[in-house]
Amino acid sequence: MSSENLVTLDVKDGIGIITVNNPPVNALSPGVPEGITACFEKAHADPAVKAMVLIGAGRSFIAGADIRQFGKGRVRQAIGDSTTDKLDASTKPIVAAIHGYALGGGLETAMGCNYRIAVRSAKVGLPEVLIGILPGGGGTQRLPRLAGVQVALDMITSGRHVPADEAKALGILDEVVDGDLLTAAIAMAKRIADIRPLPHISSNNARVIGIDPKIFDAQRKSIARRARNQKAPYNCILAVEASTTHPFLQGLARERELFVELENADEARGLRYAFFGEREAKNVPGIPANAPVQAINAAAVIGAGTMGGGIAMSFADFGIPVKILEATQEALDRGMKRIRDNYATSVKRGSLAEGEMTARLSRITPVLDYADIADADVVIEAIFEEMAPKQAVFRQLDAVMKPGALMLSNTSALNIDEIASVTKRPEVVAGAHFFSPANVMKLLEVVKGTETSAATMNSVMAMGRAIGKISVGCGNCDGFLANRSRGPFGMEMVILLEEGALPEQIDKVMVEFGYPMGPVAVGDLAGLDIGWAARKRRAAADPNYRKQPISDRLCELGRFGQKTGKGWYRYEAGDRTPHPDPEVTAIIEQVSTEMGITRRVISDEEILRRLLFASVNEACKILEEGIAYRASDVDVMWLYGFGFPRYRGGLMFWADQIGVKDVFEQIQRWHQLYGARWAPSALLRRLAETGTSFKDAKVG
Ligand code: T1G
Repeated sequence: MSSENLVTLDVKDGIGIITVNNPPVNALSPGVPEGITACFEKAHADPAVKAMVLIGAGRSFIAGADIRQFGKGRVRQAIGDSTTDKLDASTKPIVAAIHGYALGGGLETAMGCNYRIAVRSAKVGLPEVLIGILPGGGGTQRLPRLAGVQVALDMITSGRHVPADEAKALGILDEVVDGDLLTAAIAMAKRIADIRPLPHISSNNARVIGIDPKIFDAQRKSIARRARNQKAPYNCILAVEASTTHPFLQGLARERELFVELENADEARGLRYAFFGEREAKNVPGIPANAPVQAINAAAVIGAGTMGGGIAMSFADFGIPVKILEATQEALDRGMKRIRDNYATSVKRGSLAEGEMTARLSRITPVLDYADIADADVVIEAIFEEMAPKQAVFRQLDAVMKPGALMLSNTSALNIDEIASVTKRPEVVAGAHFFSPANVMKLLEVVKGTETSAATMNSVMAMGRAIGKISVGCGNCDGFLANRSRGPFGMEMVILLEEGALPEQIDKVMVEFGYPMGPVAVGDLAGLDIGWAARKRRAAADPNYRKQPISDRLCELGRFGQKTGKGWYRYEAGDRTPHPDPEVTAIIEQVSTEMGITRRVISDEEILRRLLFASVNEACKILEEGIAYRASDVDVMWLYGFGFPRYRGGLMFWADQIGVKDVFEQIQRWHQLYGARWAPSALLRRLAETGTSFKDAKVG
């Protein structure tokens, strides 16, 4: 689309209305800044124009620079001569009229205008840090001058979206309206048409004064945990700091320097990849984007345990009434109590208003009779992980649910086809695997059974998004995409312990890599008894199942982790801090001896690569079987399901940075050393031989 279509100018009654029309979010793609400049200059030169309004067509103002252009050697506008700078030098007043979002370059452009008006549902923000960069269009110099240095520091280092009412209170917006935005903006433009001098943020060219420089170190300390191993958040602080040490134009130059350091760094590339990866996950191969979607106006959950309660909360949190069914009143009461306690904890923490808690609780109805859930549009089975009881539930659902109701299982690994086989409507059966705690974790793994229809898959993917989840689709196999790809990581971890590593070394390696918590400590948090039960089931079913003697020994001693005060680590009463336990070290060494293993020192690098390459190899198998649709889906799962550090893009993106060939050759060496479990997947071999990245792998 040529720039004159992307941005148009209409002059009505002395007001020049500049409209940006670049769907879907009016990103500042090539041609858009040029179009705004051209329309502005035309209106500025037109004696009939007394004032201007800048507004977005469609669902939003301007959502920022076009992220797809980053890393492609794009031409940046000259410092002090950008579209925003031109607007900020206008001799005629300009009103930015905001609906939807004004983010990044969108808010920066709006700050180049003299006034900003928004509808109450609008949000503004400078989220650049979330994609590994910083506001590079003057935001780090204008926002401190508009709303103050501390507000600027908080908004720019968090990247959060600020609702209109709050933005007005912070001085970012001049007016918040409930009526028609354009009408209100034109009225404002007429009101201020003759105001002189015009308020120009950059006209206050002097540096921002009176700021205690200690606040910058304080900000650095306050972000340290969240920003570990990252550079962008710290460059954001340096850029805002420049607004207090440099006049405006020099501040812009400093902002540009700090921006350029980031744009092509691994961190920004990883975060951009993650941004688009989680959006690409929406697309399930073979399902047209406009396939029909079942409206979800009422939901039902079978099972009021931890998962069932969390799933019910997920619907209630997004305004959808939900019935929760249990076999006994006692189990139902226990489940409802857990839900009430969860909400009460959020209220106590201040993250949920009392009134909102009441509203959400009112949407959850406990029931005992299947007949009471027959009218639900979707029902999710969330009972314990055994096939027979799940099939019994689905037989009951098949008998009572209204025609067209989606019938889903929250199973994390069991065969969806086997579950569907007991119903007369397998086309509406799918997996909806929530991650614990279900009302907090954003990942929803949507599993397609052989008979699952395209409409069902599309509806369940859309349902996940409607309740604030990131839906990722996959095919049906033992463990599906998430847990199957994570399995070899867990197995390699216990083998490393048998060979010479200790829990505290493994956790240190993975925390330094960027995980919020080490994998061994995560086991103690989740409870070791869960894995123990699963291992016993698998060993009973598969005589070749590779036992985990250390883990079994801990469980036999009743060391289930935090809930028993000790597991892999020791815990002081009321304290979740993991302490290395000499008793565990002795158990580990004892098992090594019993297994005839001579323990050795294992390097941190070997630990990191054996854990992650084991899963990269398994992910390749899942991709070549067509169970995973694309490498970025594996990455989205690992980011949202397993805490993989987001600035590294994801498991497969990280492996791509090392290089497929190097990964393959290392796995080949371990295959020689350790045998069958390290046999390289066919896809990995093919990619290495053809020099193809995981990102570009054509699969399925
Ligand atoms: N650039 C390119 N494409 C974008 C985009 C952007 N900024 N924002 C969204 N899209 C695409 C997205 O990929 C999807 O595409 C479609 O639009 C709908 O998005 C100079 C340097 C605005 C809150 O970081 O946070 O300005 O999947 O599914 O859920 O200082 O999009 O349909 O093909 O997310 O309603 C700063 C990023 C950029 C905002 C809307 N701005 N976007 O959420 O829709 S850097 C951002 C968002 C910058 C300046 C700096 C969200 C949204 P497709 P969606 P949504």
